[in-house]
Amino acid sequence: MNQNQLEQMLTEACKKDISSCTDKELYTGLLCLVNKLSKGRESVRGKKKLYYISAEFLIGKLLSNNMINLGIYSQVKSILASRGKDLSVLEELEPEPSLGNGGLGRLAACFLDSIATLGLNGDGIGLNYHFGLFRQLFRDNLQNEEPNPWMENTSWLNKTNVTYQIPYRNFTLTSRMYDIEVTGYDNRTNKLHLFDVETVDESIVEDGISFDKTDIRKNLTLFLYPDDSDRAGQILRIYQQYFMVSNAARLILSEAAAKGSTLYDLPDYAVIQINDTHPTMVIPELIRLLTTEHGMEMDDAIQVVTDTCAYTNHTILAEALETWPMDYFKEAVPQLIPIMEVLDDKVRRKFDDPSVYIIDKGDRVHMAHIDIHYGFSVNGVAALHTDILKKNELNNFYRLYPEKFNNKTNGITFRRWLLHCNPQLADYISELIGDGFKKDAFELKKLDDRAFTANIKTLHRLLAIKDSKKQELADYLKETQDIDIDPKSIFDIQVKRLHEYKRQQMNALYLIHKYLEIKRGSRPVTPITAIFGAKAAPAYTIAKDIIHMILCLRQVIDSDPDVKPWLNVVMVNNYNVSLAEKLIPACDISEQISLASKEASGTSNMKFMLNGAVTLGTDDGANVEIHELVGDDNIYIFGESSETVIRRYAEGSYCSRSYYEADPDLKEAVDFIISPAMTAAGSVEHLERLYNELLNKDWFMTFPDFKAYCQAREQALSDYENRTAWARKMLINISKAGYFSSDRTIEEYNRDIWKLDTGLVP
Ligand code: Z57
Repeated sequence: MNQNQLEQMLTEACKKDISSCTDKELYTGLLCLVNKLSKGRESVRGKKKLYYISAEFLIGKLLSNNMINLGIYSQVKSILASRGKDLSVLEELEPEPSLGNGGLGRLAACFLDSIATLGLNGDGIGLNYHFGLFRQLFRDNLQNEEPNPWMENTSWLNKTNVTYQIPYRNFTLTSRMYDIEVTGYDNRTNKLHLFDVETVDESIVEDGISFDKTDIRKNLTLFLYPDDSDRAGQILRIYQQYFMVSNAARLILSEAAAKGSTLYDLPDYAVIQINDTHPTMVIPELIRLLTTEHGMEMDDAIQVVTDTCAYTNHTILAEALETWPMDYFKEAVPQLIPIMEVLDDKVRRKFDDPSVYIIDKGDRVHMAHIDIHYGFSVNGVAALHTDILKKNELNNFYRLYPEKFNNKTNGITFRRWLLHCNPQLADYISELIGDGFKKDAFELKKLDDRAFTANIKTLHRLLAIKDSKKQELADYLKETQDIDIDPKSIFDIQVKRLHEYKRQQMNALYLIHKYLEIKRGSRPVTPITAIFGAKAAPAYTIAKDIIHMILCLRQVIDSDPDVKPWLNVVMVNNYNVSLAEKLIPACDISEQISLASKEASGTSNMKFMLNGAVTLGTDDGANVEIHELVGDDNIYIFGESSETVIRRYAEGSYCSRSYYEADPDLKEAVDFIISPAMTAAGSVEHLERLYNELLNKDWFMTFPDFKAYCQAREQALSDYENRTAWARKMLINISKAGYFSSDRTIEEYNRDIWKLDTGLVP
């Protein structure tokens, strides 16, 4: 399409001349145009189809990414510029659909992009939450939550005429399917199907975020659960999950039947990827529909469903593995109970090991057990994670079904996390190695060549690009959050959900230590800016206390003229995908400091690396694979190994206080949490609770790693001073990032699990 045609189409979509449009009108016009162009690329190619079912799709803003994938981004940008309009201003008008909590939801979104980009026949299925993850506000150095509506009159949602009757114990809900177009980079358009109920009533949300939890008709799809790796334990969640999977099951069966399936051959027409255990009820629901509505024998139905479903595990944290009391099912979806009893009974007849039963002796249903017995594939999300599943967490299952277990190391879409968020870097890479890497990320390897790694000019161009992204971030934070950061300082960033296992508290302990050192006169060569971004689940007390500690520390340092010029601690407000796109390209040091064995993979580690940040981290999750790829010289790895950690948990002998007594630096930093300076900035109650938690429990073992962490961080800071050597580390990191393209991940899912026709087959 040429520029004139595009301009004509945009004018039509806006229904008036571009120059006379308001920014909002232009945004809406562009949205409609992009939607129309995307629909033109919808494809029904392929007999077999993937259904990626997930309770979360953290898709982020779509306008610019869709334009990049449609290949019209630069044309549109220049059309707008010629009329005195700025695309980045329009981008700010788009609300972010925050239909996910963190990594798991963002992964699902990256996967949809890659599935379409690879030309695979695959759609996402989820729920249309009216309010995304809460908006975070800080008041009195504490986190407050506000509702986060995102749907506007013109949005990416396309209403369809697909509706189903979804039965619950004592009422039936009418569902409706809404579709979001998912356009691949220079390839086909698939769909994200989001189901909703028409009776949802946003007005029942009073004073912020409380609402009548019992009126399911009105509240079913109001909220995304604001938990990440923490189960809510509420029956509304069962209603939501069942709604999602019952709709999914009906859609899948009807699409297969329409293509000629007898349903006995369902696995030739459909493969279902179950993203964590939230969609697990799709297994009994499909079996129920096949037996009660399609006349299939129970054993046949079980076989067909088992051959269709594959499960991805995303965590080994015990508190995140869903188990539901049978009573909840009785109350909400009693129709599933006879099915689940049959499934459990078969397991009991076959194996005499209670640890693999579906229904335990306390009458709780173990959702992951359903997936493993009645699915054909179980995968972890990074090599270390899968190993731990096999050797520890799921060892009893691995011994029963070794052939089902496989690893699929996570990945990220390079369209969003490089081309869109860092066009300056993408352009420079193209200048060096051509733009083949945009289609085949492994081509980034070409950067690991002495022509570049030993070239001072190249290395300093890289530094200049980093500087410009740091300046952009500084300007943005000043304008939007009134936060001052010095673009000439070192940007050290930890952004992710607030969770004790991710150990933001250990980062904060280092910063206290550094603050006290600077106060004693030992100043860093280059000033340091330590940036946090994190939401805490509203009911997660200690997580909120950690946020409080960080915000108080920020205030203490900010009002200390001796230290302020050298150390700046900031916590950005309302961390989300859009902010990530601005923070990540500006980062020098990427904090990936989870307790070894606890972070299944991590995906921001990959985004940072791709944008030329150097990782400071533990040998955990995908950090292990980053470490292997870049080598010891281009990453800072510290801390105890996952084996040591796992052994220490098994022994149950960990005592944080003995580390505190033995290390004066650590003791000083921990004591500072309840010092007069800190309690003057905040609440004694919160600070003392955190202090006691660390001293008496420290469940995620920050104390044993504290010293090694401080040393590694100091090493990184001192290495930063040799700018050329540092730039070389940046370049090596970028050059090895190709492995972490979600295109690679999806190719592996397809090769080993889904086995879909590739896009080339007519
Ligand atoms: C979530 O975001 C993840 C795991 C969960 O069990 C839930 Br619930 C939510 C994350 C892991 O913590 C990350 O390590 C991983 O990278 C991500 O899922 C994607 O696999």
